[in-house]
Amino acid sequence: MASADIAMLTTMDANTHTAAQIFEAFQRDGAVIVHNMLSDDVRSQLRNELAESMRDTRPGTKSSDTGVQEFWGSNTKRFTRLAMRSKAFRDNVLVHPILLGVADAVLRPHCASYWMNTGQMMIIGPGEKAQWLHRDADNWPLVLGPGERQVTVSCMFALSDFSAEGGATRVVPGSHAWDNFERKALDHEITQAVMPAGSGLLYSGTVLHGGGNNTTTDTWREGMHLSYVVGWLTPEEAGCVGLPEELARTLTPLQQQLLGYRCYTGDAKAARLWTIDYEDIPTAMNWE
Ligand SMILES: O=C(O)CCC(=O)C(=O)O
Repeated sequence: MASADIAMLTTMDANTHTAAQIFEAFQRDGAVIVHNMLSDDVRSQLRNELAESMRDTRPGTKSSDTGVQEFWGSNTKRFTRLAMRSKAFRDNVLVHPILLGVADAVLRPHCASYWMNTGQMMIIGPGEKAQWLHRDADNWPLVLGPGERQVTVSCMFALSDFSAEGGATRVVPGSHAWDNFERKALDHEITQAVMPAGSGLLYSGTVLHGGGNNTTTDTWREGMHLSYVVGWLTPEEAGCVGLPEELARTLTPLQQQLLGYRCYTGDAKAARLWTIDYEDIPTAMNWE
């Protein structure tokens, strides 16, 4: 935490701060705001390509599970398959160099490659209450705990301005380094990622965070979440099911890897995961 008493996030700028400075703040606080991660052109292309899904997606989940209902939010729109829906997502977000740089540093010590955990629009509507604070690595409890290896990193891109009243993400800086992950955050330890459109909140899979309370009557907070997870764990989203093969084969090897169209080749002799006919996917599907 930047101050002993008041929770604060460091704010940097993609145009003026170095990758090393951004990573230093990320490591120290477990999260950092970076302005200008997306240019106006890219952000407007994303919003155009996703406009129909943003408009037509109904808030809330179809699940009857009350836990899912509460976590999702009753007036929050969520949808995935962003790589299918948006070229700007494929080319500018999925492979964003700042996020890839952080993921390389944090995840690569624990895996031969990582893939997309999920790319998800999280659009918080008027009246939505605050989501419970959680760690993204809660998905994989066997590898979550103080001092455990890091298995996931995330970025929340702001496609619209993130204001406190509009439900900007709540974050507990420093909570990634607590020695007790059962501990609840105190009010003064929680801050919000207030940031202009085009910014990104980079955060560790072990930092406490959650969607904010939207107290407005007319503002939808447009968040685009992208996370990666080590290649030997099951991601939240079935990335390759959401992307047609005809499109996948036109992408770069890195995009294919991130979207689940390449196998995971581990360090152990002959260890390969996520194969078809025990071959890598492009080989089995005769792409090359
Ligand atoms: O919407 C947000 O700001 C965060 C949401 C979140 O962390 C989640 O749904 O996992």
